Amino acid sequence: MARAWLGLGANIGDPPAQVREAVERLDRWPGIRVVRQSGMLLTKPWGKTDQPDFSNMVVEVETSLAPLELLDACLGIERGMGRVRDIRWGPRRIDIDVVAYERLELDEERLHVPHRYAHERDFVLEPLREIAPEVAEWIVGRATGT
Ligand code: PH2
Ligand code: MG
Ligand code: MG
Repeated sequence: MARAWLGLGANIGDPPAQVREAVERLDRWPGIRVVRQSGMLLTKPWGKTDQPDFSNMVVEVETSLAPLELLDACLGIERGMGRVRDIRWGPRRIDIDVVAYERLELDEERLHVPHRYAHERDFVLEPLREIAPEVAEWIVGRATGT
């Protein structure tokens, strides 16, 4: 069993309800159990600012899935919830990102862990600090070399 941290976000439709539904779907997915959840945050859009505010949350999962299998589960749930991929960093019904998987450092085409931008995104770091401060500090520390 491995521990991983997933970041969830939505900003069209009913964002908090979609984030909660995604957490339920994750917990029902074979090989994934949600063991901790941050509070729900309302955040200003990062990267592309002319879009609605986001609801964001981070969850800790215990999983028997390998990193890429976990990524496929996240993408499968996004698809199942009607996500359409179009504009980079643009509005979305649901987004589920693998923020960290154990202390693994992976730099593959399909998956970067820790997440490429996690260290500069308060909408990830703040909820992550709430449930796993040591993981948040590890992410910031390795990015800033401290
Ligand atoms: N996700 C993005 C881009 N910008 N901004 C906020 N506040 N929250 C997000 O989840 C988010 C974002 C790309 O996935
Ligand atoms: Mg994302
Ligand atoms: Mg994503």
